[in-house]
Amino acid sequence: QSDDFHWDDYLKETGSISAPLECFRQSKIPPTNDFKVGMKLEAHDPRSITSVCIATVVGITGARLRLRLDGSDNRNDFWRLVDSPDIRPVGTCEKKGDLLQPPLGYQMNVSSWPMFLLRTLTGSEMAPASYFKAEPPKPALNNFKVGMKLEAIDRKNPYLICPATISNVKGDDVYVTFDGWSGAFDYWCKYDCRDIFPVGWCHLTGDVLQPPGNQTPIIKNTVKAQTCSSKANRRSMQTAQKTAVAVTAQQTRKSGRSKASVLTS
Ligand code: MLZ
Repeated sequence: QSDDFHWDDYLKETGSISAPLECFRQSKIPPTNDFKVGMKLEAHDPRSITSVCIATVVGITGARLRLRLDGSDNRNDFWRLVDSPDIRPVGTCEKKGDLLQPPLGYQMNVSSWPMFLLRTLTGSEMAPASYFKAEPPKPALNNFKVGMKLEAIDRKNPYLICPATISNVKGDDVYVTFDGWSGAFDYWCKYDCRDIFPVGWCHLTGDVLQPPGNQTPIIKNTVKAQTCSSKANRRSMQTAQKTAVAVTAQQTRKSGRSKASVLTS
């Protein structure tokens, strides 16, 4: 699927740089994922953050787990990194003197919950504590700069990780835009958000990185390194910049990325 997408070529093609590792709240070497499908763990209910529930690993993707809350339906699966603070071994809740909660949308009568819990845990395989990794520390500052490339979770399709660009920075917030898509998937997040990864992350975790979309053209950053001293110079650069943006994406996507080219004046 992503066989035809290579960051090296793409960065050159777009004249852009990747965001340095230090920008991210991710471990420099992605954590190993030892979990197996069917294992049970405790997880915060994404739809009711104060509840801790029992979840089953229903899928493995790179350093992430696809989780389903026991007692919930299969339409509310969610994905968590193995070093997410939202997950922990079964028994953690009890040790803290807390009670495991039924998930939001628990389909049966609440009075059946204790028995359901007993049944769901009996004979099931619990994920060992060693599989859960510590969350990496958060970088002290927001070091992201506009134009930096990264890999980001598409929040509307959270199983997907896609090439993206930081297109705005405001205080601790960054605006993540998805390359080749016309804005519908873009979002603001904190610089230490766990949904964004450095370039090369998917390659290291074995995840499939989606290729960029084909709805917007590739923008070649031809004038980035130059300085605008005079007004005239600035005007001619603006013209150059406009010409540099050619709507070649539609065709080039179809004919293969390596041939993707951008017209310059
Ligand atoms: N085919 C789906 C997924 C798009 C994924 C975009 N990711 C940035 C759609 O078009 O909605």
